[in-house]
Amino acid sequence: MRKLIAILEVLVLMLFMITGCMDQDPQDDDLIVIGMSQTGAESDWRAANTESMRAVFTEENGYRLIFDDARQQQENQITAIRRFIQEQVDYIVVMPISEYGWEAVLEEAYDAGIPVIIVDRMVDLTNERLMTAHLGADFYAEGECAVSWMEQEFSSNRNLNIVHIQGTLGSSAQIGRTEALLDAVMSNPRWNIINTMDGDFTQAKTYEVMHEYLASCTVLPAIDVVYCENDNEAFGAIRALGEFGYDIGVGGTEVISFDATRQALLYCREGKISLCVECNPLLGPLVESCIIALENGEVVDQYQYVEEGCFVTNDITQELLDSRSY
Ligand code: GYE
Repeated sequence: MRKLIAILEVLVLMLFMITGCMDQDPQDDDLIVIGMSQTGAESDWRAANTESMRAVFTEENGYRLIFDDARQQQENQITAIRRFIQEQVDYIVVMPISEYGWEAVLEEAYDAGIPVIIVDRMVDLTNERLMTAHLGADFYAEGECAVSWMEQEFSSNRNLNIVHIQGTLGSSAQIGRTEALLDAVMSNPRWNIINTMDGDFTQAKTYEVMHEYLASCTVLPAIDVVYCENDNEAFGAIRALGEFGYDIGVGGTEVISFDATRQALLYCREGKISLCVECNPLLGPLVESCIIALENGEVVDQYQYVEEGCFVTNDITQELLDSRSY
């Protein structure tokens, strides 16, 4: 009888082993598993950024990508990161919506031994070891590019009325671009920000707030510059300004925008946007090279910034437009 029980136990064990193996795709063993938490889908830049990640992290390239769209909610990002930790992914990649509120969840990832790569916007951490690397843009430098153009474009002895449309409040892209403008206003006494609005990086919200603002004015203000913190905000603002009869472009209301997506470059060629400050969304290959280096046991630079430029109407060649994939 004992013998029979022993044989049965062995059989049950073998069955478990076989079904356990069947559950797992044999190929999965070789794949690097990436848990990725994307901010949302608020802008053309974001769509291009997601596309760039999806193009790189494919099974053919050796990855299994678990992609989560947080729909512009930080709580969704935190929930996704906790799920990635439970699933014991190899790497966590986060495009954080805001700079703040990450310490606790990133500590959990750190304790689980999972490297965290922050992409695009930054996170504000007291313990920087919680983040393996940050790959993205220097948003203050982008803002500096815009304000130095303004300093050249407008003579210092004329008053400048500026409408400032901010991006998602608390995001690094908003913080850096806003700070550069505010610093420049401090050193240019004739620059006045006549209104600041939250456009949340979207076309629809910016159209709405701009329209509401202009509709509330008994006399329409003279606006020299609209400083939009991304392209989609510029598209929304231009539409609202047009409906109120503003003359857009040199000699009228000049629009500044960040990202330099193809659509914005087309607007720039037409003179509807005076300055496009570039922000590169195609970060997939950079994230991959960071992961490859980590896989090879190399130490990676904790801060990696991408090169970016600024464009005015005369810079918009057909070649530039054709080379823009987003
Ligand atoms: O400029 C904007 C997007 O964080 C750099 O977020 C990114 C910004 C980008 O929605 O279009």
